[in-house]
Amino acid sequence: MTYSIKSAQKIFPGTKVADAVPATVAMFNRLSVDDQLAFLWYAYTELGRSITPAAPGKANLQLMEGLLNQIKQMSHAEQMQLMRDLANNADTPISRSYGYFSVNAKLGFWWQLGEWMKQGLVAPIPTGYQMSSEVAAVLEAVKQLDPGQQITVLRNTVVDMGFTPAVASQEQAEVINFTFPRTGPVSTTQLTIEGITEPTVLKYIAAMNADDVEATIALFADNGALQPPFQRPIVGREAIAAYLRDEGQGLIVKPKQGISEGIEDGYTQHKITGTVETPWFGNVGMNVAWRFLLDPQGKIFFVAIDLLASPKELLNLTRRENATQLR
Ligand code: ECH
Repeated sequence: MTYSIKSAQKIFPGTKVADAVPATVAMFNRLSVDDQLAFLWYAYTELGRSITPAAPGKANLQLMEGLLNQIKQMSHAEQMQLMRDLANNADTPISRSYGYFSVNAKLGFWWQLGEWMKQGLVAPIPTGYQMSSEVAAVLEAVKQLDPGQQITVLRNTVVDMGFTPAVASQEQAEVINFTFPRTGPVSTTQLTIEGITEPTVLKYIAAMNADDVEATIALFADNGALQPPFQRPIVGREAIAAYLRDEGQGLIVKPKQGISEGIEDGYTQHKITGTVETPWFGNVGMNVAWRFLLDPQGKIFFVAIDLLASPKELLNLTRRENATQLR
């Protein structure tokens, strides 16, 4: 049997992912624009009480300084309109610029506006704003999630803002990339994952913790694919490299345990569970699984990164669906 990406996506079908995340984002998307902004304000400030995001760093913000200063100088009414345009995906010059930002640049942009909102330099939530019952319901849904899932909801709503033309024009594209300098090297010399000896998997983890994109993509097959949480697979080394340069940096990945199995024709599959920390929220460990399918040459044909439904899932290393119930 030869594998397709479609069939590879089905390995370890018993893995339970955090479906509550896309469900909550769908609830958010049904809110009116003003309610969306209010929700984000309350969710973000509420979250900030227990988990504070790291400042993105001056160098990163300098890349968008012109745009930020332009916004700072606007009247509160204009600032409010700008925020509505972003949330509405309206076609305006600023909304277009935002559309070309990297994911981390989008988060950094809002981080700065959030700081300025706290200081009163950017239009705050209007005094006397009455929270609608819809906003209250989405906030309640978010409270039920674990911190890793909460920050994923925030991230995903921010990423979808702004205007992205159907056909991207390269001249207009002014992609702003962020870099997250590591505070220190992640020690991987002692890396062991209970149940895993496969060198490709161990090298993948070490390369991720070193922000070594070249070393990571060298582990993939020519048409290999990487599927981030709640996204479609990214296919091919070049596309994966571009993705990792944007979103894979500064992560601390802490795999704990795994299972390896030969399948057929020399293919092997490996499931590893553990936690991942983003540089934005250093103290939040997101519970994840990596599901690898390696080809007979030991190259990565497919790897999915799943955000897990609950910490209990960290121990779910069975190959079949409902295997525990069958026992
Ligand atoms: C304010 C009100 C008005 C509207 C808005 C506001 C501001 C909101 C702000 C939100 C900031 C949110 C942030 C969220 C960050 C989330 C980061 C996450 C990262 C997850 C990464 C993972 C990585 C997994 C991977 C692994 C691999 O092996 C391969 C690569 C990869 C309040 C002003 C909007 C400021 C900062 C969830 C899981 C492990 C797939 C990347």
